[in-house]
Amino acid sequence: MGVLNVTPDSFSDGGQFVDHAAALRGAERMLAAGASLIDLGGESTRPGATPVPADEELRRVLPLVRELLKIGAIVSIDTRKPEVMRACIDAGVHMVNDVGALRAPGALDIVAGSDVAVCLMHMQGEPLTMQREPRYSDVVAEVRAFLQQRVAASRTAGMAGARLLIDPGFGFGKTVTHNLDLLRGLPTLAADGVPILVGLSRKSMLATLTGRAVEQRLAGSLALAIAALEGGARIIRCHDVAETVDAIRVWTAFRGDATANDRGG
Ligand code: 8Y4
Repeated sequence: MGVLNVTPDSFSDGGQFVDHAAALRGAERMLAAGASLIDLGGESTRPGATPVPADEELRRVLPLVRELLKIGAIVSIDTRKPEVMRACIDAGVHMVNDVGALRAPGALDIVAGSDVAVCLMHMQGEPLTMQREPRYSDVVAEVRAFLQQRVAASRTAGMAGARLLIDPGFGFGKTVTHNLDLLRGLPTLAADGVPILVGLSRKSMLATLTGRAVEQRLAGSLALAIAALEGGARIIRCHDVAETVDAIRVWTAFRGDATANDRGG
């Protein structure tokens, strides 16, 4: 899953300019590099980011949703807003990636009333304050219980199990220790049978672990991606698609395939 953010370019004048043509080129590049789907987001969920009204978020993402669908891309819309989900589902997106796990009023019903897939992510607190003092007595057990509850709510709302993905939400109200505990605990989450999506690419735990600035975190991101695959993750949300696809290919060969091995293949 390649990350495509369409938030205003701080270097351009006018303040609120979003370069849709450049974003489309970025998506085409990720698809050519082997991305299976594009995660399109119009609002930053980073700590301290200013909230974006739904109409502005839609102005950013909807033109791109249409362009991406035109070129045959599988499109995931990264949003917490029911209005944005509704408009993007109507436009034909394949998936909703909600870091709020469909807890916003109306979100669950909108997604349940469609046929799109959804990623239910765990977050402790709210984006603005979640990194202040994250606390758990057992982070794996608590994240697992939350995700089980959101899966149950989605099933009760009428969604088929095959439409659901879960995500422990690395960095969303978690210390580095919590993130590492969750990474080690992925097999426990995977045992519940719902496919796991992870987002670890360039995240700030890599600042702690490697001391690197955000644009220097590729090697660390690949190491975390492989660790996640070993733990049972099925979709890797990443910025550096070509490099991540190479890493996945190498890991896939290493892992082998029981059927192929049985056949001597
Ligand atoms: C540098 C680059 C530093 C990016 C931090 C970041 C996830 C997600 C995000 C995730 C799912 C991010 C929308 C945070 N993370 N969705 N979204 N899972 N499902 N930070 O882990 O990439 S945004």
